[in-house]
Amino acid sequence: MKKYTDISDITDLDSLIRETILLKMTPFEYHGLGKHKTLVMLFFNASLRTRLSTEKAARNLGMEVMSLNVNEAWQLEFEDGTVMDANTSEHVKEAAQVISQYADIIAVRAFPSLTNKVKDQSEYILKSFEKYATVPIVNMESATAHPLQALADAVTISEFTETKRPKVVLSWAPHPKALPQAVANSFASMMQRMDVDFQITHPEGYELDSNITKDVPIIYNQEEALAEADFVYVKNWSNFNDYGKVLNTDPNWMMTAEKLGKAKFMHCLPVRRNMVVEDAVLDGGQSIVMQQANNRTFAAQIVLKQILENLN
Ligand code: SN0
Repeated sequence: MKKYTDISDITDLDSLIRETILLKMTPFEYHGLGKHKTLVMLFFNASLRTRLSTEKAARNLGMEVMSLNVNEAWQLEFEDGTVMDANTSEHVKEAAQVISQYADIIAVRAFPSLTNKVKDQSEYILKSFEKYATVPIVNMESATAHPLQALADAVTISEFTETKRPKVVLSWAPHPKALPQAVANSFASMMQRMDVDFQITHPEGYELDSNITKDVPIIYNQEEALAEADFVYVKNWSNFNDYGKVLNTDPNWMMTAEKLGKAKFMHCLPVRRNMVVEDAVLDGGQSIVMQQANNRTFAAQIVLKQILENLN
């Protein structure tokens, strides 16, 4: 692996999942690999799991880790040819090249604005780092994708699969804030690469990017979609067509123990209790959100390991 900005950077998914599960058994086996190598993590947005699990992953490989909350540094400029007479102090051209001199791998978190669709879809922050940095880039959730989460999700589903071809449902949930489509996008892309029966359920009008969902069945009746599900992945996203809008907060879309049936419950976290999912589900035996969060470490670790092996 040369970089990891999207799940399309994975060539052989089955073997990557297998290797991740092996790595989980012996997390310190490659502790020598990262010696004198530095991961710089750049955060344009808040993080709990991604920050800690990616740092842990890097440390398991013997790497040095440095983190920067970019908003506490200089406001970066991304446009070409701008007269920088306003609030941006440094162009990403300099910033990315400078950081590359301190880093062997750069990881970036940059959420969408959810106001300017064209700009968000262009992934200008992630792409600028790819363009101007001279070291590999890892995506820690960008405007449209969260590939480390999707890999952890794929590993978790593999670990908990008991039937030959499990039924996996991505179920939209209400949320008070406008949230990105990134987690849902990467999960939907990942499920299309796995041997699962995958369906999506959401209110009419909440369609994700059709270039991502392709011909995945979209079922507007949640109860119908959830029937016989083995895994139910719950996630809110704001409207993609009427971009960034919260057009529906219908509490009937919240996941309940009754609706979940016998399925395992998945969510990337953070999750709003009794808004997205009721307490009984999170506190019950069918929730595998902790195992999912634990797998974030090993998903990041297999990615960093493969990039380190490809350096030079
Ligand atoms: C982010 C999202 O993409 O949905 C990160 C998920 C890994 N979630 C949030 O920003 C939740 C914020 C909130 O206030 O509930």
